Amino acid sequence: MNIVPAAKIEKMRPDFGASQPLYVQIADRLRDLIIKGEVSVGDTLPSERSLQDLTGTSRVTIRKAISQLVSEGFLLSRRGVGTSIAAHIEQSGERLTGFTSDAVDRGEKPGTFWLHKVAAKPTSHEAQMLEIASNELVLRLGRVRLANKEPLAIEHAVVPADLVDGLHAIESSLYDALGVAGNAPITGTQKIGASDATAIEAGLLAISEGDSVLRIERHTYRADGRAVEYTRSVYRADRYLFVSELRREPKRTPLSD
Ligand code: 16G
Repeated sequence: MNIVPAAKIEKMRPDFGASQPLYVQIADRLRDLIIKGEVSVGDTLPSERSLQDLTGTSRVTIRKAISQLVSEGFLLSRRGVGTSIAAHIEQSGERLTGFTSDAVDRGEKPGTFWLHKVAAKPTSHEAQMLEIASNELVLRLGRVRLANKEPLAIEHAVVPADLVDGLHAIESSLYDALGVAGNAPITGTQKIGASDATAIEAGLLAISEGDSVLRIERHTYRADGRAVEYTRSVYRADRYLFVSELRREPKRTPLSD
């Protein structure tokens, strides 16, 4: 992660003759730089001391400006790490896409840190979720998913082994491997709930234990209805925003039934 350059911070220097409080002016200027994309998401602000020197203001002013933007969601403050520029990734709540293609569409470089990649007999729960017999093999894929080297999610996917051409076929994208074998998922359901990161999850996602995460369970199906995937994921709540489109259903009248 880079540090926001001094030249950008100097642009936040307030007008000392103006009637507006200094912290409001600094917060307004920094918000403007973030909105215009003049400072990059993930970059960290320099130390409080440098912020004071570069803007010619006091520690109290800097702290008030930062806490204003943290409360608005423009900045993320983490003990030991500092304050960085925050941004949420807006993820469609309806489109069935995979992590790799989403990252590429955002212009980011997807990455994977493998936790496990094995072929095994399913547990009875997995067999039930995938609607397969208990003696059929499944592939278990545990991955930390990264974009531009930043860890964003932990995923545990289980797929029936006969739907891909072997474990080696899954290199970066599960959905690509399923597609190549003619088994791309076409429909699915997804449940999203809020939760706190455990110590292990926090370590893998480079966040603090107890930070908010989204727990997502996804089931996907082939066009003929065969279950393709059962995946449980932990997504960083400070980075993701799930957006759903709403449409008002026409009111049903007894006659329209
Ligand atoms: C997404 C899916 C996950 C799927 C993966 C495939 C969510 C919450 N989860 O991360 O279920 O297995 O994409 O991505 O969106 P891949 O093709 O890059 O392996």
